[in-house]
Amino acid sequence: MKITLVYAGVARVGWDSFNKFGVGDDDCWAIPTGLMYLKAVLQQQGKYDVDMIDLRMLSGEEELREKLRRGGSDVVGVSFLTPSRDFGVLVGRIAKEMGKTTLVGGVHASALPEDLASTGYFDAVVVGEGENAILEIMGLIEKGEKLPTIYHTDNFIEDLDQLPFPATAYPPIYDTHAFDENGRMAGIVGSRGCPGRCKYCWPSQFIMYGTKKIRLRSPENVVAEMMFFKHNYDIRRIIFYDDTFTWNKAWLRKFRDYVIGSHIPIPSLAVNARANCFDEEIAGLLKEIGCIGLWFGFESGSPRILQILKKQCTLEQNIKAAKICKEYGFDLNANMLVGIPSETEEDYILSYKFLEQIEPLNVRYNVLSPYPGSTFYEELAPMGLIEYSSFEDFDMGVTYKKGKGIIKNVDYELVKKWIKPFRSFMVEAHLQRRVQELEHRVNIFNSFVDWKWVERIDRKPRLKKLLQNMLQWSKWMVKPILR
Ligand code: B12
Ligand code: SF4
Repeated sequence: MKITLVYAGVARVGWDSFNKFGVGDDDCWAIPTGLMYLKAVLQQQGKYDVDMIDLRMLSGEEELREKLRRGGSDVVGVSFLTPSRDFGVLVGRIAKEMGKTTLVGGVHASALPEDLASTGYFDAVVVGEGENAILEIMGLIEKGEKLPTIYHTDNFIEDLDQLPFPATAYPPIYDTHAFDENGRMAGIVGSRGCPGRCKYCWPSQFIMYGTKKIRLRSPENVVAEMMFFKHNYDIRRIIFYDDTFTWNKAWLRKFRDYVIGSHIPIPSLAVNARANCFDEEIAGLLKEIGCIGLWFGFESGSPRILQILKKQCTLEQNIKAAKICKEYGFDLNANMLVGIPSETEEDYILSYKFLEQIEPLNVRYNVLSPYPGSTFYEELAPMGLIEYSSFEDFDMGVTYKKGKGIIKNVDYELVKKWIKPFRSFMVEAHLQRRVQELEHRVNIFNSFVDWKWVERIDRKPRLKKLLQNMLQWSKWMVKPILR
């Protein structure tokens, strides 16, 4: 039986956007790992012919029709997140018109299954983890049984180490293009579940994984996946997609012991952390395993807002975590959230002061979007306080650009007023990064050159030429701040 898996994540970035939108915009290059897990488990069965379509690589609807027609698959499985919902439905409609059996899954499908079921374009909307579910559904299709329109699964993978690596199922286009412009990075999911309860996200993790227990892979298995990436895709940096990589100290110790003990040269790492799951010991462990940067969801400098968001991190914890992070020489990256109901000028001032104090290397602002699957959505939607003309309006890239989100009782004029000073902070952070890069290059340069010696050779013509060459070289050093 032939199955086509379709990634429909083209909201905001558009068709034909794969790796084209600009460095740093991960929507354009990130691989849909969940879908790749499904492809890998299906292929592992040895009886399915599985291919993959990524809408970011197609010119539009016509090419999609053509691909689906030529592909000749029996089943089409679609995956997308909330902003791309309408594109996902388009895929379902076209596939249905061609007489295919259509499945849909992912976080949006799990949070709002009725919305997708009511379109009539999907034979089954899968709620929750997909690996066992898709195999069960394929079994039903093979037996010719009718599929339940909404398929709830409680059959979760107990031992994540048993899953094949998603990259074993990458279609060829992913290895030739996916990582280049971004310095060859790849994402790994080391665990499923999260200890946090943030109001703008929780309970999506619970809906997905049906359990509050967090499942972890073994350090050996994670390292093996890293080395698979390194050897097969020349990956130099791994981003951990885990929401809070630092929550389990015992696991981190084991991971460190394994990496150091086995002398395996893993790529460098970037991870997500929370201030209440971060201390000197964790920083030390991360340093030892080659972590370079950390992303913290600080979100706000206002204790009142932190409480509203249910961050479970105090302002003091955030400041302390930032300090430790810098002391250990990590790149400190801060995620901040604006446009929260009841947020006032006072709160923005506190956020600004907080950033001035911690001086992050990178700041990312998001205008709050109450995604389906989050407590904010569950609270605001029934009160009619979420207003959008298409699902694309949920995209945080869109809300940030407009300085306007989709919550009715938020003062977006105030948000717009503050976006400017916040942006200037981003520019400052950007310059700071460039200066750091420059300092680094100057240090390398200085370590090669004895300046007194240079002064002496400057008096002789042939040696002067050498000096000119060195100046040429210094241009290379200055290049990063001119970019
Ligand atoms: C990496 C990542 C991305 C990547 C890749 C996205 C992808 N589709 O994989 C990129 C950068 C593109 C991305 C973008 C966005 N992301 Co994101 N992302 C993540 C992150 C950190 C990891 C995803 C992952 O690999 N999970 C692990 C795998 C195993 O799980 P999975 O992807 O959910 O897949 C499983 C199931 O969902 C299911 N499944 C998935 N597809 C299908 C299809 C079928 C047919 C079936 C049967 C099953 C099935 O089976 C899979 C295996 O179990 C998650 C957080 C998280 N922990 O999940 C957020 C997360 C998914 N992202 C989120 C958000 C908000 C976004 C954005 C909307 C942000 C924005 N710009 O506003 C954008 C949307 C972009 C777009 N244009 O549509 C939210 C989702 C909210 C929502 N309601 O959709 C999450 C949950 C973060 C959060 N905690 O709020 N993201
Ligand atoms: S935002 Fe991150 S830390 Fe908070 S609940 Fe969601 S996944 Fe967990």
